[in-house]
Amino acid sequence: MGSPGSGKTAVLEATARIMAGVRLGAVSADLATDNDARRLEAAGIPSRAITTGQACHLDAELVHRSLHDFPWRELDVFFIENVGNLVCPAIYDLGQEANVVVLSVTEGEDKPLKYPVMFRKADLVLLTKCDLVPHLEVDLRKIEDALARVMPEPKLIRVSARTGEGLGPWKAWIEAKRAGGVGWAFVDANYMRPPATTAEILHPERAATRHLLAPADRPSAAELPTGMRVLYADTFGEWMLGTLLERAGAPDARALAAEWQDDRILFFEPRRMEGETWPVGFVWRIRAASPDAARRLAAALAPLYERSEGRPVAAIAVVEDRVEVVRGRPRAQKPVSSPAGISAPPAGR
Ligand SMILES: Nc1nc2c(ncn2[C@@H]2O[C@H](COP(=O)(O)OP(=O)(O)O)[C@@H](O)[C@H]2O)c(=O)[nH]1
Ligand SMILES: [Mg+2]
Repeated sequence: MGSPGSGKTAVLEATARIMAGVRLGAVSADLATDNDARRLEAAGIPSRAITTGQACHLDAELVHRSLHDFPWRELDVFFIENVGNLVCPAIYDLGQEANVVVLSVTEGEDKPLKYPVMFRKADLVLLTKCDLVPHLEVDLRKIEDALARVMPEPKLIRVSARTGEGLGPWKAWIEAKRAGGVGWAFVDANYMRPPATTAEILHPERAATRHLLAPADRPSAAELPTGMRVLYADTFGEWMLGTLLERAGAPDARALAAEWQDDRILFFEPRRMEGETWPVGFVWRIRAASPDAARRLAAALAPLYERSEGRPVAAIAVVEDRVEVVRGRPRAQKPVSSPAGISAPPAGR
């Protein structure tokens, strides 16, 4: 990361010269043109260009998409050259292991103080174009002082892509990162098993003891009225439930949402629309931690689904530890007892 023209691409070109034998790769981002990716390719670094158009920074999705046909797994070191900008790139997580900020000697001694977020996030600052110092009135100690005030563990290497000054320590820094790096096994482990629901993030310790919806309790296409087709099925999860409860005005929304165990919602609409006003129907079943929790959840959700213009928006029912919310009544009655309103679980079940 660094300002436009600070020397990001030049540093990478120089890196290719000093790291023969190490398999490097890069993506390089600019608002327009693939010039930098072509410069890096010419320097011997297999690269992809990302043109962001209006966006002043990269995001993880952009990086991901640029790598679909890129042999990144065969690389030893992978660089992401962000859009030239000292502000926005600092706050986006691209999955990178380290942040290197490129600051050139011509940019002004107080840049770290003016853009503290960028420098606070930096693991290393490369002070570039040091070959120009004799021609400038710049005091490098002032830059180092400014850095020391914003960077938690100030680390700066003075370099010049032109003369090769400082490239040895830069190479050593990369090598140290590689040696202590987490490597692909760690990355793979996380990519192969992303959290399936927000509850896994909020309460990872509960993952093993969660009560899932029985397959028979999951909404299915078979229970839809004739003439309806499935739009899609989804799991809302604990966080979404909490957000809905907040919207319903529940005072203890997040605590109540923590009673969530599992849920599945199936959206449907008429196969043939007459007019365009049919609201999308849905069957949403939530399994709560207990019948009591299910009753409290249903009561707290009710304000969201109460009447609008004289008609109920959706019907809520409770069966044992499950809450069911339905809009557009399905044909076959699943295990649910009450057609509308909130019902207590049948006694003895
Ligand atoms: N004198 C000198 N010029 C440099 C150095 N590094 C980059 N430049 C020049 O600075 C300009 C911008 O460099 P570039 O790598 O494209 O910057 P980027 O926009 O941050 O990728 C170019 O004209 C480079 O030739 C350096 O170490 N010394
Ligand atoms: Mg560049």
